[in-house]
Amino acid sequence: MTLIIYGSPRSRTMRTLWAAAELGLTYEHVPLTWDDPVLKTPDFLRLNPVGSIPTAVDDGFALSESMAINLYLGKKYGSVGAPPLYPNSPEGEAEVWRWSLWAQGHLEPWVQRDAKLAPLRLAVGDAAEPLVQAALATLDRILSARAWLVGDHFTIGDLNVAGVLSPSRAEHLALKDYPHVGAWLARCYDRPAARATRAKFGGRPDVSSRSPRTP
Ligand SMILES: N[C@@H](CCC(=O)N[C@@H](CS)C(=O)NCC(=O)O)C(=O)O
Repeated sequence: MTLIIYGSPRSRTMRTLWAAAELGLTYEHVPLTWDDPVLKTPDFLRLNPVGSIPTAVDDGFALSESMAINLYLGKKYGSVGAPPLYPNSPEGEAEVWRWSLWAQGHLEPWVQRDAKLAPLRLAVGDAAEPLVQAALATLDRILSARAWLVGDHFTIGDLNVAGVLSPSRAEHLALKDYPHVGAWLARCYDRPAARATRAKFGGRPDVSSRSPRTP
């Protein structure tokens, strides 16, 4: 198995690096930043038509979109083991999709801190605030009754939603008003794979690959 993960750890790529660590995968890491011109070259666009990070190539299969990459890696490499990171039943699998899609559709747009989207954030201003609060309140209500989002253990669904609520984003949110979300996030980020990934990449300056290898 040969896995290449493209993307700076200071981006949505962190959630894929975390997933790879949870799954015990070895990979080559190419830390392209979001504004690296390589992302828009024909060679890279053949891997990812959008020209964004993260992008992954697994045994020659190229995939983009952080949630899709994590679900793919989880299903391919994480449906065995006890407990499995990726649920075995269609129902468990669907719940993992549900939470991942919800987080990307209904939470990420309002909590993102992308430099590229700063004008959008400014334009939206306070109008996004009720949407953030509604999403956090939903999550808090769910997590008041259960430790994890799907089943009775940590799954790729928790990872995907916790990835959207990364520490650098969460510090801008009033999580004290949502204690169950706060406690669940602490459980997620306290996992050995999360700690190891953040220790490996977290404190590093953002290494932009200005003369990167081509994909
Ligand atoms: N929905 C995508 C968003 C990817 C995305 O926007 N990534 C940013 C960096 S975190 C990026 O590459 N921006 C550059 C661009 O879109 O041109 C995902 O979850 O992977």
